[in-house]
This record gives sequence, C-alpha cells and structure tokens, in this order.
Amino acid sequence: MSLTRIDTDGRLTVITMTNAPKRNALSEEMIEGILAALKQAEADKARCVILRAEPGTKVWSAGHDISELPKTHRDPLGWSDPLRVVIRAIEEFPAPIIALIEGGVWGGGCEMALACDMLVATPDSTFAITPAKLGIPYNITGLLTFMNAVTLHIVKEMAFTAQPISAERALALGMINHVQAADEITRFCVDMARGIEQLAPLAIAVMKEELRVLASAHSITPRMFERVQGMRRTVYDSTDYEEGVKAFQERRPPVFLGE
Ligand code: LCV
Repeated sequence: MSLTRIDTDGRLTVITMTNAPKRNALSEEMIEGILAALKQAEADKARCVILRAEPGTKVWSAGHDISELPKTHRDPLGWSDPLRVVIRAIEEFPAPIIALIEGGVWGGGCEMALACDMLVATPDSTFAITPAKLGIPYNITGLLTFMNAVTLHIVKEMAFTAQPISAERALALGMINHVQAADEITRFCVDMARGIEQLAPLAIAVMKEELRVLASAHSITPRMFERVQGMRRTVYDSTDYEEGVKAFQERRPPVFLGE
C-alpha cells in the first residue's frame, strides 16, 4: 500500500502523504513515494506542486522515521539518508513547490516543509526542530535550510529548546508565507498554483535554481568541514544518541548524561 497519493491535471501536481497512523513519519517508503511523485510531476512538466497531508490531519509529518535511524557509530543524516535525498529533490525540482501545512510539523518534517518554496499553514499548525530531543547531531546542510528560513536566534531557540512554534509566530517571523483557515487553505493554495501556471515556467525554474545556489553559497574550508564532522561523530557515537532513540521507542522521557 503506497504511503502517498498523487493527483495531477498535468500542470498542477498534488502530492498527499497518507500514512496518518504513523503520523506521516518520513520512512524510506514514504520518501520513495514522494520522490516518485516528483519524478512524475517533472515528466508531466508540472508548473507547480503542492505537498500536503490528508485534509484535517493533526500531524503533517512527525519527521524522520525514528525506527529507521541507524544504531550508533553511523552518521544518521549522511548524504544518502532518504531525508537528505528528498530535501535535495525538493530544492532542485524545476518548479515551485507549495507546502500546504495542517497540524504538527516535526524535525526532519520541518526541514522538508521549509525546503519547499512557499509554505501556507492552518492556524493550528506548529513547527518544531527536534534533534536535541533525540540526541541527533543534525547535519550542516540541514541547519542551513533552517538558517535560510529564519534568523539565527530563532533557529537557536527552536533547536536548543525543541519546542514547537505556532503558525502565527512562524508567519510573524517570515518562516511561512500565509496562514489560512482549514476550510480555505486548499482553495488558497490551488489559486496560488493556478496563478504560477500562467507565468513563464523557464524563467521561474531558472530563478528557483539561482536562489538555491545563492542560498547555499557559504564559504567553509575543508578543515572547518572536517572539524564539524568530527564533532558530529562524537554525538552519534554517544550513549545519549542511543538513549534518545530508545526513550522514544519506550515512550518515556530521555535521560541525557552528556556522554
Ligand atoms: C517513527 C513515529 C514517529 C517518528 N518515527 O501519536 O530532526 S531530528 O534530528 O530529530 C530527525 C532525526 C527527526 O526528524 O527525528 C524525528 C523527530 N520527530 C519527533 O520527535 C516527533 C516524534 N513523534 C511524536 O512526538 C508524536 O508521535 C507526535 C506528537 C508527532 C504525535 O503524537 P500522537 O500521540 O498523535 P503517537 O505518538 O501515538 O504516534 C502514532 C504512531 O506513529 C509513530 C508512533 O511510534 C506510533 O506508532 P504505533 O502506533 O505503532 O505505536 N510515530 C510517530 N512519530 N518520527 N514512528
């Protein structure tokens, strides 16, 4: 059974995550579904894509599938990790992707939403950056996604507290584009997509790629990169990393010892 649904009229593709029982956790299977839908949308020369969960959902995405995180001693967010692959696919898709958000957006799900080009959320939506809850050393391009969405102080507050922020606050911070009532949000996003469809797709595709290149243009030396990767290794080699995943699976608060 697929964990995503694709609806398309050729110009607009709507990708719906349909694994509500698992809160649309970004498992390898879920991500394969999103990637396949993006591939079909590109083949259809879609002018716009909407990425959403089922209407009325309480959780847009619970983030990385925790049960698929590697045991210790392996980078949990390496280049070929499915979450990293889908973030790049969204960023490189040659047309605007609108994240239609309802409910809670967690961790890697928050990064996936922010990797989209515009975000429209219902008033009850929330956004949380959760690595500190699990003892995960988030990766450097992932943190850049957050830094490109809000100011550094807000990224730090969200990452260091792991507390969700409301759609209202996210809008005030410029992290999302619009807040729309649940009974209007679909029409609002479709209308935005229909407007985009009337514009020059080549110009939009090139501007999207130019903005991606500019947003990722940060100078970091090989020495700086290797130092940070070494620091991340001490985290995913730690007992805290094991504890974070175990505590979630045992449905209990984690006890982090800093080792
Ligand atoms: C697998 C899940 C998940 C899940 N994975 O429903 O950003 S990083 O670095 O942290 C990155 C590594 C990342 O994204 O990690 C994941 C970060 N996500 C979170 O911390 C959110 C974890 N989930 C929750 O806190 C709750 O599930 C929320 C608040 C999202 C929903 O709570 P609710 O009470 O509505 P349950 O917790 O009962 O979850 C329903 C089912 O979904 C599974 C969960 O194990 C349960 O499965 P079973 O019914 O088989 O027990 N589930 C939820 N999130 N991220 N599985």
